[in-house]
Amino acid sequence: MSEIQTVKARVTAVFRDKCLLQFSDQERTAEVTGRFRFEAEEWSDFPAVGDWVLASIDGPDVALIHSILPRTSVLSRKVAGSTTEEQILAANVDLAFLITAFDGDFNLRRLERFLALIKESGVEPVILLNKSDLANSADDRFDEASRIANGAPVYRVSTITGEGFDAILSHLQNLATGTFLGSSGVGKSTILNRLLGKEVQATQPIRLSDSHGRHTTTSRQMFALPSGGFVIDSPGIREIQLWADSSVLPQVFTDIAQLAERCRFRDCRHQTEAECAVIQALGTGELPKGRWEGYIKLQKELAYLKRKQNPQDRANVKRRWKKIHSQSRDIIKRKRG
Ligand SMILES: Nc1nc2c(ncn2[C@@H]2O[C@H](COP(=O)(O)OP(=O)(O)OP(=O)(O)O)[C@@H](O)[C@H]2O)c(=O)[nH]1
Ligand SMILES: [Mg+2]
Ligand SMILES: [Zn+2]
Repeated sequence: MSEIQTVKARVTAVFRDKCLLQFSDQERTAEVTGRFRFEAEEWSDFPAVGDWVLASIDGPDVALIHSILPRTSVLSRKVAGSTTEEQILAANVDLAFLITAFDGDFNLRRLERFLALIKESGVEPVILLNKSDLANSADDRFDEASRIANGAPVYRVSTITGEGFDAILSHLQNLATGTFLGSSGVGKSTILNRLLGKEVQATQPIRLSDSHGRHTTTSRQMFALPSGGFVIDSPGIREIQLWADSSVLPQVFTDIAQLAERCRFRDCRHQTEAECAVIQALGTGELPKGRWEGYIKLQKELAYLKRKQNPQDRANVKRRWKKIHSQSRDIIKRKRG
């Protein structure tokens, strides 16, 4: 029997049981082989947007995906609902644009949650505050976001005035792949359209009553920018459940991690323990109460997730985090010479 010829291709969209594949010279609909399906154990074993795969082009129509090449990064969440399973939002992305807006959407707690999701994946976060044309001079949301960003870049963006677009593009050089994350109605697809220079994705005004918006974009899809680089547009996600290990929290709450060094107990949870430096900082106002509450909420949620996860998943999450952590340590070492 002759060997099946496969070529490398990238998954640009995933539908119910089909994918869209970008080959070097063409785009094709594809599905996984029967063997692939048989050997897959979990959702996360199936192709996700951004995956590099080996595929064969058999007939004139559908291509067949034989395997997924090792992922350099995975952005995951827990699937919605009560099942404890990982859902991959995007694979092989270099950065995640966390998008919020100068209107009803802005919420620091939600930003922290998304930052945890991004940090867990080892991907670089970039925060975009869209609709800057709606902000007035007294608006301090930019400063508030910068304060919790831990050094991640924060930009004011407007699809109307074009503010911030040079900054966005500067992060997408050298064929980098970025993904958009954020609530419905913050303007993700409008930003993408402006980057593409044409109306590819449908956009929709938000309801004035609650500014929540309907979900205009309903599936994830990757687009190639004329300037090089790739962007994945996503449906709005407002309530996102984490698929992470609690060891990611000190990376998001660096202020709390720093305070914790002065807690009496090494394993202090900063709730009711005696001589807790975090609780003390709450008392003096050094640490805002909302931030502490956000931290405790995520801490409890991740502890709950850990109890519900099966041991293999738990080990995988932990391993991934360790790997990413040692990678970033290597980078730091290299930077320090
Ligand atoms: N004033 C103002 N409005 C904007 C800006 N960017 C987007 N909008 C408007 O915000 C609304 C929502 O934009 P979309 O791009 O559809 O939002 P989305 O984030 O893609 O929403 P989903 O696809 O539902 O997740 C549209 O009416 C846009 O015209 C901006 O910079 N300023
Ligand atoms: Mg959209
Ligand atoms: Zn403490």
